[in-house]
Amino acid sequence: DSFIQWQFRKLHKLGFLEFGKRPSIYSEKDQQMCADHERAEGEGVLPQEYTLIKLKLLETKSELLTKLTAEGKTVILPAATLRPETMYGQTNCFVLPDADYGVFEMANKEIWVCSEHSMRNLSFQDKTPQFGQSARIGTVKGLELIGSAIKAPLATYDKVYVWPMLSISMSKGTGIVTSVPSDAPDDYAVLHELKKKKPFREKFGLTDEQVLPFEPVPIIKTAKYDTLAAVKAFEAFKIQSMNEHEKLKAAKEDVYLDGFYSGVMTVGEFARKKVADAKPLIKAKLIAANEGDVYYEPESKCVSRSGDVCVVALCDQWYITYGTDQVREKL
Ligand code: A2H
Repeated sequence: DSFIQWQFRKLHKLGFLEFGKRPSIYSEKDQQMCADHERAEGEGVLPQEYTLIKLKLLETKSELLTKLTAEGKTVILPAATLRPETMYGQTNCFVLPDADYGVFEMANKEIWVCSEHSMRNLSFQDKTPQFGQSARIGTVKGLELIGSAIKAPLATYDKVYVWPMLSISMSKGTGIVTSVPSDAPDDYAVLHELKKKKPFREKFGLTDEQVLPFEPVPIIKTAKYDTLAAVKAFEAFKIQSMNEHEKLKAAKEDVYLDGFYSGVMTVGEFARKKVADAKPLIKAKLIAANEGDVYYEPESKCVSRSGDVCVVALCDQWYITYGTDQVREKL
């Protein structure tokens, strides 16, 4: 204990420590951060950061959401993404037809439509009116959301629609997935299938106008694929349908690594910049315009010894502002 105290005093004196809110694995039941040794499951699990893309609802079949919009409320479908720099290429967003989505009022008075799982995490991240509590107004089925018109930030299409995706997990992200078929093989697979099969569109009540005009948009260029990497990988990996999960996984990995590490933006304010450099800039731009936000959840399941499924909470704490190497250098 004395050694740790000495070390912290020394670091503090040198200006390496700061106090503030940091995302941390947290147990609601224990009302405190849940460190590695206090976990029954999930040793080494860290907070995973996502960018939330605020898809604004324009028109919908849902009576509840139509009423809220008519009252002047801003209704948002927040989509969790790891690739904010690809938002220029959005052509639609996806929901899981069978799932229940909660309708919640947020601290900033917006109405958000998303999974219970994500709202539990968001409530510990200062997004709801009260810490640890969500303000639920109602529930909508994914099926009811399909066919809604939305405004997707940065997209070249002015208005896009909500489509079904059957592989969405409701225990990851918000359950709302924004779609960039040029660079995400999973997204392209559904677009391909919906365009090809009229009965698939009809099953979910989608009209031709809500699907057929939308084409993948070239946004990123690499040496390997040129542009529209996901479309080309779909062919290169000989994928026939959206149900070929193994092949899609391989294609996704290849496209992701190639695009992220050797891609160059071909559109928007950051055209000609490398993807890896453009990513933080585009993320910051979305957040500054209130078209994006930050969301955290445990990167995989994490359970405290008290048996509570952990969340990520913003917790006040002292933290080291420099990397170990920088500290060593300054010492
Ligand atoms: B990504 P990870 Cl262009 N269920 O966004 C299924 N997939 C989900 C999801 C859910 N509940 N929530 C988010 N996702 C998708 C863009 C994108 C994404 C591109 C390329 C690759 C890519 C446009 N779709 O992801 O399991 C979202 O799709 C591949 C890494 O947390 C999100 O980022 O690693 C990604 O999966 C998060 O996946």
